[in-house]
Amino acid sequence: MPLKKTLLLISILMLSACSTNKASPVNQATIEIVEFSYTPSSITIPVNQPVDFTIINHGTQTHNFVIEKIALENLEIGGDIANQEYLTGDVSKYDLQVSTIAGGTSTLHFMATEPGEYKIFCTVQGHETAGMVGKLIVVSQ
Ligand SMILES: [Cu+2]
Repeated sequence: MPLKKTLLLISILMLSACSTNKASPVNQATIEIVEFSYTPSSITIPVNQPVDFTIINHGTQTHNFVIEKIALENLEIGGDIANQEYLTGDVSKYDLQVSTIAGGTSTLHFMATEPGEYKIFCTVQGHETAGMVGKLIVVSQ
């Protein structure tokens, strides 16, 4: 390949890499769970706008989607929610949580009211250290 064409191709590749790096906020997302990860592991949402998440647990055990501290309103959870017995720790201290049974699908509806970066993790014993962590990024428009 001639040098000019090669350079052009390289710059196009670099531009597209840049644009995918900067995730634009979404109002809807589907998060897929297996042992022991969330896909995608990072979700960017807009502040002060309602969002809907669908959480699909492809795993063989119950998994949780938890954010310890986040300012939010209008929280609604639904779908295949596991019994509280599957949650560990002090359940009341988490602002956002849904526990999805193996093979089940749960839904989360809420509106985050403060921009920031929040850690998502699974509170089932040992799962966070096994790698079940993610990131929710709330951005102002
Ligand atoms: Cu888990």
